[in-house]
Amino acid sequence: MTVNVLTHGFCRDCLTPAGAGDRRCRACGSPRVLRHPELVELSLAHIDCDAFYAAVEKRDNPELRDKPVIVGGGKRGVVSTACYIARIHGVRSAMPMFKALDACPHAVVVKPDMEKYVRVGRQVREMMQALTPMVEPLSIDEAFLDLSGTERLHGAPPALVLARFARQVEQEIGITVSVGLSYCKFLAKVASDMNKPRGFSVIGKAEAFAFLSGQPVTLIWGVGKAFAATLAADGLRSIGQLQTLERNELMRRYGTMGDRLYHLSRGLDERTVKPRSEAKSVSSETTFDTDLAGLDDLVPVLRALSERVSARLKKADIAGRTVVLKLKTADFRIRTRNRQLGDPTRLADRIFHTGLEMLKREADGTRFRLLGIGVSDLTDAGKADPPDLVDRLSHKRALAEGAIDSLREKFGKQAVETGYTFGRGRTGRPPRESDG
Ligand code: TTP
Ligand code: MG
Repeated sequence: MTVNVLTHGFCRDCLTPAGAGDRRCRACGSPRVLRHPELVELSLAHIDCDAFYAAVEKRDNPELRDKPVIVGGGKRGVVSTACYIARIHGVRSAMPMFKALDACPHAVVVKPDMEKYVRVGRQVREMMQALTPMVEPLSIDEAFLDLSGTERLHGAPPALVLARFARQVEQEIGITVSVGLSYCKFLAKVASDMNKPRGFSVIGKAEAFAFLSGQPVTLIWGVGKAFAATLAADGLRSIGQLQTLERNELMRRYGTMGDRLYHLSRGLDERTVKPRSEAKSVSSETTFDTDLAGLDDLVPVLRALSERVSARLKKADIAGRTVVLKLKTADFRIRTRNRQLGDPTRLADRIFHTGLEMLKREADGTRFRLLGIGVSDLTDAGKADPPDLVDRLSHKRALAEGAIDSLREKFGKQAVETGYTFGRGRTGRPPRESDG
C-alpha cells in the first residue's frame, strides 16, 4: 500500500482505498469512508474503548445485546458505565443507580467484574503494543499511540493501521473502540471522543485553530468545573476567546495554567507519548531526615508505607505475592529482603506484618537512612487474600481493612487513621517519600 493510494481516503470496513468523491465504498458499499487532507501525514492517536465494561458484558451475554445495560454496584451504588442504548435514555457514568433506573427502568443492571475488565483491557493493550512500542496507557480502556516511523514496518500509513486495528479488536476481542488521529496528544484525545461509538475522527494541523475556536474552554485538559467558573467570571467561555489573549496576559492572570491555556487553545501541545510497560513491582520508600535505628521509630513508617502500597494495588486492582523490604544504611549500603506469601495480597496489614517480620531481624542497632516496602510477582487481584481460616486474626484484620477502605471511599483518605500511622512516628518533619 503506497501513500498515494489513500489520496481520497479509504473504507473503514474493508480498508479498500476510496475514489474521488465516493460517498460509499466501491468494494463493500459501506458508508464508513474516511477521508481527510492530512490523513497520511498524521501519526499521533488516542484509542478509547466504547462503553467498555458494558461492551464486555454484552460480548459475554448475547441476550444483553439489544438491551439497555448498566454496569454498576447494587441499588444504592453508582453507575460505572452504561451502554449506548441506556445512554439514549440519559444514563451516565457516576450517576446514582436509583436515578439511572428512574431514567431507564427497563435497563439490565450488571455487577462489575473488575478482574474480567482488567484482562480484556490488557488484551487490547497487547494488541496496541504489537503495532508500536510507543503506547502510553491512560486508563484501563484507553491509550495514546505514536505511530510515526512505522509506515515501512506496516506497509501502510498510521490511519490505515489504526482502522485495521479497530477492525481486529472487534473481530478478535468482540468489543468496539473509537480512534482519534491528530498531530498532538490534546487533539488526538479530543478526536477519539468526537463520534463514539466505533468512531474515527481526524483533526489536522491546518484546521486545528479554527476547530478549537468554536469549542468551550472545558475541552482543555485541566479545565474542570471550578476553573471554568473562574474563566467565565472573566468573560472567557470559548477557546476562541482565549485565542485572542497574549501569553503574558494569560500567565499574569492564571499562572502556569495560563501558559497551558495559551498553548492548548492554539493547538500547540509538545507532550510526547511516554511508553509505560507494566510495572513489575509496586513499592513505596522514604528517606529520613535523620537516620533511624530503633523499631519504635521504624515501625510507624513501615506501616504508613504499607498502606500506601496497598492503596496503589487496590486502585490498580492488582496484588503481589512477594513482599520486599528495602533498607539503606547510614553508610549507603542497600539491604533488600524478600518473603513469598502463600497467596498474593493487596492488604496493607499483610504487607505490613510480613515486612515487620523481616524488619525485626534487620533492626540490630544499625542506623538506617531509608526504608522501603513493596510487593512483586504481581497478579490480578482476583486470587488475592482468600479468607484465611487458619489465621483467624489475620482474617479479622483483613475484614477490618475492607471496612476502613469503604469508610475512606465515603469520607476521604484522612477520615480513618490506624494506630500505627497516626502521627507518622517520631521523625519530626514528614519523611520524603517516593513510589516506585
Ligand atoms: P470511559 O472510557 O470514560 O467510559 P466508557 O468506556 O464506558 O464509555 P465511552 O468511552 O464510550 O464514553 O471509562 C472506561 C471504563 O471505566 C468504563 O467502562 C467504566 C469505568 N468508569 C467508572 O467505573 N466510573 C466512571 O465514572 C467512569 C467515567 C468510568
Ligand atoms: Mg471508554
